Amino acid sequence: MKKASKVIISCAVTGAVHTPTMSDALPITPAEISEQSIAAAEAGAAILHLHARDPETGYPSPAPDRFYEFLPAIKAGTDAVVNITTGGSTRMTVQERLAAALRAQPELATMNMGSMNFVFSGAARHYDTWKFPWERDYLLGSEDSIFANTFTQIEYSFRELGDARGTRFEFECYDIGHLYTLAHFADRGLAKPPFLVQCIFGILGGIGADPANLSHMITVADKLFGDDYYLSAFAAGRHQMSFAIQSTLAGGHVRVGLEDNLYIAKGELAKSNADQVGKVRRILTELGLEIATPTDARAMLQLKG
Ligand code: KMH
Ligand code: ZN
Repeated sequence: MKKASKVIISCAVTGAVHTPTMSDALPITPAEISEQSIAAAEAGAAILHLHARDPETGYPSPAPDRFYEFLPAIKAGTDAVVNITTGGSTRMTVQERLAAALRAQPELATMNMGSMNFVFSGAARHYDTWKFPWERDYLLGSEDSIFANTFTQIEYSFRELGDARGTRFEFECYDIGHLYTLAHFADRGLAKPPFLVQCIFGILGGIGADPANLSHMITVADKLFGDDYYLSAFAAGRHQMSFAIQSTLAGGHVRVGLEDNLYIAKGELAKSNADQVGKVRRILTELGLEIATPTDARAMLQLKG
């Protein structure tokens, strides 16, 4: 692992997993997404990971026009690195998922390293009433859908976004096998170091949120990539903060944000994305770690700027 003297905080602002009934703080409209993104950057996030939603209903949207309803305001309000999703949601086609990144040609985009079950229906049973009719079926539907990321699709993203547009990638690895897939694309010269390897724990269908699994992911990544990668890690849900801290103690970086977890403490909803960024920043600072600026992150990850 490439050890950095400063920790990059990524903030995943809204995502496509949580639904509006679950938290009033989840940003839905362009104004909410841009305001929360800028506030998260001011709180210490060097990277903003962005999805879009229909502003009337909160339904996850892949439409480039929706992204462009908030991207200019974010660009005007902060120099944080914009990282556009290519994962979208399990309901979107690959063409839909790539459309916004192909238009925006961001410095950074996600690249999901394997096909998998990606279940998030558990939350559905906690609610009797929903703000919007789509939410319950959307959550339950995840039990019967596949998050498709075939080798052909991955190669297409490398060529169209990486080679043709200079976008670099945050590699989303939900299990050990995804590290080997990244190594395969590195061997073929499509993935170029230094790699930002984002290890994700606690998605039902991926590797569980057990601390021993993070150690094992690091052991395998060290074997496959040596000093050619930066580690970042997060767990979806209640283990979010503990995995963030474990990642930094191992020499890695962190991701927080309402895409991954709606809470700030046990039983207490976060008021905003900045709430979580501020918390992780305070903990890391107390531990004597320095926080990376967007300029630091661009230098480390060799972004086009
Ligand atoms: N929702 C996260 C578990 C992406 O946007 O490409 C994964 C994610 C994928 O952020
Ligand atoms: Zn995402």
